[in-house]
Amino acid sequence: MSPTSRTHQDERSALVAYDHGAHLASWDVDGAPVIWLSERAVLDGSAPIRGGVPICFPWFADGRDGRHSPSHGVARTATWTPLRPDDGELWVWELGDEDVVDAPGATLVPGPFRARYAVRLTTGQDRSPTLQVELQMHNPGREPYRVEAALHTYLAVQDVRETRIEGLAGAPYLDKLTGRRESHDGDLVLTGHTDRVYDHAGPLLVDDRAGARQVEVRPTGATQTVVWNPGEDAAGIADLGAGSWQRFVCVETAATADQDLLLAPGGSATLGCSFHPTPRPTHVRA
Ligand code: TA6
Repeated sequence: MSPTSRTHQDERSALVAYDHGAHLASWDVDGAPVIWLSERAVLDGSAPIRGGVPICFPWFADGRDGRHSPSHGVARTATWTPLRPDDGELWVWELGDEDVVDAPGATLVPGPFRARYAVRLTTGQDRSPTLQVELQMHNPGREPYRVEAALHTYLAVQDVRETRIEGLAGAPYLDKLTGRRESHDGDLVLTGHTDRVYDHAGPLLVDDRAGARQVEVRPTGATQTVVWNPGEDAAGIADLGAGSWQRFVCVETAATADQDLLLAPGGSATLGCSFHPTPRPTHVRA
């Protein structure tokens, strides 16, 4: 049975989401994708969805010890339960540890949890829509434990090679391809396979010059930003079409490794991010 999908359409926005992974799969504004979905995404619930906003929890990638599986935790392939949205919310889901007891990787879940994930769509003063996603993580148990979490957002761009990410200058990062810690001056321009974990959780601007659009990215509750694009190595990824790596950049609101999150007994943590696309001003440099 295919997972339940949800759609929303208004004057400017079109969104699709799945209960499988509480996965916001796509967001189009004025007919153009802002949150990108692979044309080869598997949507029958048998695999994680390539694109959208995968929820990574309670570990990121293969975890702190490099041996956790499945990749990115149990949440993105679990079937979440839809809840009645509160005021201003478009969709809300919840997931508890009892929902994943039989899932692959269940024995690696560090403690009892309740997670709530909300999607909101608002209109800014400039009349452009803003999307907000928010993951609340709660420890109902008696022991503290730590979790890794990320909102692994695939942002659509016309050409990743002509996209600048502003706001990361000077921030230390771990290059996961070399294992080295580095930093750089100026904006980030991706020139090939990129997999970096920045110690930076402030706002960013994704300047899609070829697409004549900018997206303001405003994280909350995060400790890090992950930037990922497979470049030509995408050829080894079955659910990415030929050349489609040029059409997205993952800018991920994250808390991983030594900057993960502590869930105290009865305590909570929240990771969120908003995305606000606007036409690229004509006066900015080419
Ligand atoms: O967030 C970056 C990353 O962890 C990369 O290392 C890359 O593997 C990517 O996520 C995609 O992971 P996935 O499990 O969705 O194929």
